[in-house]
Amino acid sequence: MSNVFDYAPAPESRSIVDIKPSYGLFIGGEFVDGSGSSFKTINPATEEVLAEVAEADAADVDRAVQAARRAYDKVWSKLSGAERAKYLYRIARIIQERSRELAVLESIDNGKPIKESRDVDVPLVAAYFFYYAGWADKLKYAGFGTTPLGVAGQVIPWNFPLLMLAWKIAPALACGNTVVLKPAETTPLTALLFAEICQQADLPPGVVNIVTGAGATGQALVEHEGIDKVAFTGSTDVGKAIARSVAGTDKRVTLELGGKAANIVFDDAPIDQAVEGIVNGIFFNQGHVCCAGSRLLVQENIAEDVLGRLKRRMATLRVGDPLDKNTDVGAINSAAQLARIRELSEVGAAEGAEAWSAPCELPSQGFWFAPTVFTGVTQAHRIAREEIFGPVLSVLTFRTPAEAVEKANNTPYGLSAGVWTEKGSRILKIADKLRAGVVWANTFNKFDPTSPFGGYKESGYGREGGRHGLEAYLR
Ligand code: TAP
Repeated sequence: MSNVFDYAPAPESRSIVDIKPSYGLFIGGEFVDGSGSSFKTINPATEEVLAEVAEADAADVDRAVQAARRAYDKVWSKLSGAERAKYLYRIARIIQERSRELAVLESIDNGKPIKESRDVDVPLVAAYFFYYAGWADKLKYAGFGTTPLGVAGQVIPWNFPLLMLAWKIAPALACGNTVVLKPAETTPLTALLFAEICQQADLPPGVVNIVTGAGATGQALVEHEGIDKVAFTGSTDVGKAIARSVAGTDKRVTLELGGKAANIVFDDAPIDQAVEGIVNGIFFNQGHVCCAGSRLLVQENIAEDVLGRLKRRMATLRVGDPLDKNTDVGAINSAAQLARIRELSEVGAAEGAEAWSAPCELPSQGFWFAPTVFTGVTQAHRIAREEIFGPVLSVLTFRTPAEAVEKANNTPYGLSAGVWTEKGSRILKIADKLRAGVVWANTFNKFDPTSPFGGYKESGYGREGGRHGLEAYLR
């Protein structure tokens, strides 16, 4: 991805964004007061309160759904694909124009390093809007029908706040639906800045509505009788509860849930390249990645060599201020998430695995966890089975390709996997046997709007991205 900044954003880049003391809900094209309650969003790197944000209750959600329905009936469903595309292109261009502001705000509210929000998240957000703008007038070639579903209720997590918004809103609008989206409680700010962008693009009022709040707001949205479609990204537990709550209704549902991906390194792999892939696989975005390569499966005869090089590489990772362009690993998104990472790491040690953490000085304020690798992990260990969603890697070994596949598939999840080998034929054979929605070969964590993404088993169902991503929003 090209670098959208012409200079390094320093901590004072904070002045690039105008964070208001308080935010309302975005309903019917304008910011409105909620029914009363609010919550604070904080900077996880400093614990400083950033803003007071309205908490939508069921009545607010109802207002938003009604606004989306009116916009659908009166305006959006009547526009041609080419007319819808114009708005989506306009939004994509404004995202590019305001990319610096979006990247800085994303890093402040989420804790992710600026070089990731700047070079990965925000450019991809624009790319998804451009990509789906291109589909809006070509839906008859997609092969899924051309009738939109109506109003989509969309609920997203905190790890890629803007990117998950783009994955949800861009295809929905391209297909002619209107949306009510709930961002995660800990990262509402970029969704609210996106609402401003919708105003700037003159998007007809009510086509996009943003309701902020906690789990209860999400629940009120997915259970609302006025929506035709639920699109959810988040944990498997909440995904299951949503599937139960919509059972027996005619709402369509897509669920993008958790993962415990295997990153498989064979002895013929280019080792230094594989070590970079392992580091990117688990430490990108502090490991707050559903498809993170959180289980390293390394062939036994090279395990020692790989681990030695991995630890040397981990020792060079810079952990700290998300707004410093040299930072590799930023802040953990919340106190609750930090507690979960600590708890599972303690369980790993108690169960007999051996922890090694990169030597680094962690800031005294904020939520931090040093990049950590566990060796001596067995398949029975909780750190090999449960999603940690943090910068913690569990290492297991294998001797044969068949054993690698068996261990890789030995998880209730099935979102992604990585294979490192020089042999093209082995890549194809192994990829065919892995029960994972995405398999990367000699790379990891690569995303592209043309490429469908989604899970098997408890990682959910439905695909986002690419032509397949349109199916979720068409009848
Ligand atoms: P969740 O706790 O499931 O939260 C996801 C979203 O759902 C948040 O907006 C949350 O609100 C809301 N929510 C909570 N309870 C709800 C309910 N009963 N009904 C409706 N909405 C509800 O997950 P998380 O901790 O934010 O995110 C981490 C999880 O997401 C991980 O398991 C990760 O693997 C998964 N994830 C998956 C993917 C893909 S593409 N498969 C991508 C990113 C993340 P609050 O913010 O208030 O909790």
